[in-house]
Amino acid sequence: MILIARKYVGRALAAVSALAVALLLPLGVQAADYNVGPMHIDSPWTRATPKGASSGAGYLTVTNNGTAPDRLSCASSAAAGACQIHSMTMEGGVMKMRPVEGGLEIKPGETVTLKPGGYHVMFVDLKHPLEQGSAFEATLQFEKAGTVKVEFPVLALGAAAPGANTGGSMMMDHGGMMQQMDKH
Ligand SMILES: [Cu+2]
Repeated sequence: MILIARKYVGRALAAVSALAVALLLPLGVQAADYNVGPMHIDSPWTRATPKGASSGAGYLTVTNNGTAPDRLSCASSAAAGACQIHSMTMEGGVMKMRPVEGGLEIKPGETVTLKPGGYHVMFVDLKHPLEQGSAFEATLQFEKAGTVKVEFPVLALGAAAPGANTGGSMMMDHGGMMQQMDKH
């Protein structure tokens, strides 16, 4: 009996370790960071989109380690017909988002985090739904530092940040905003 139990425990442990490895692998992808000139980009990520959604939002952190301001734009994405940098503001009790003209300025020494409810990369005209566990490439462009290809791992629908599984209400908010955007 004891032998059988040990065997079982051994198998269970092996299964748990395999699961742990499977769970840790995507986290490794999320921790990716990129450099182009003095600009540092940390942990791009995006969220799975519901069926039929025409757009999705991506997030990342960008730091300007240089001595001059630079401007971030999104040049292209493998997953979408176009990509843009959007701002999000509260106007008359309604959240509105619009493209940041000329790119998002990052001042010297400044770190700007694109996150749910704020600035984000908007992937417009999605070629396919963004599927959790997958990843796609996008080319970001700085006015001065040039272009850099980054990978956006796709987290769960409604994920608040890499590693977090909450933020469902934020997802609903963004769904409403996507609908607004589709109307223009
Ligand atoms: Cu947007």
